[in-house]
Amino acid sequence: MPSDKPSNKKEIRVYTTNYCPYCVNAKKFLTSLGLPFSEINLEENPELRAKLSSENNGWRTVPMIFIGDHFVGGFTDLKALHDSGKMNELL
Ligand SMILES: N[C@@H](CCC(=O)N[C@@H](CS)C(=O)NCC(=O)O)C(=O)O
Repeated sequence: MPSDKPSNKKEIRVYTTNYCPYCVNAKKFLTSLGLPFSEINLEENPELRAKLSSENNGWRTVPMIFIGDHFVGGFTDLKALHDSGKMNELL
């Protein structure tokens, strides 16, 4: 059955830390869209956080959200991408 519900063929990854309201917002937002995602907690992995940051123009905050290999940014960037109507192209 065809469905208008968004679905992702590419993996969505949300890199988070503990006590991160924007991370909570990002996860709630994806869940509200019915989009499954993987969460990777960077709390115990500062090396990975530094690597992701240096690979993405020194991005400093969490969450860091990827759709496949595409770096979206944080929660506000994810929301803006969705509101622009261009998110489905990346999924
Ligand atoms: N505009 C960003 C703001 C993200 C943000 O400020 N995140 C906080 C945690 S919720 C942060 O990373 N603060 C610096 C830090 O934890 O090192 C977004 O929407 O993701």
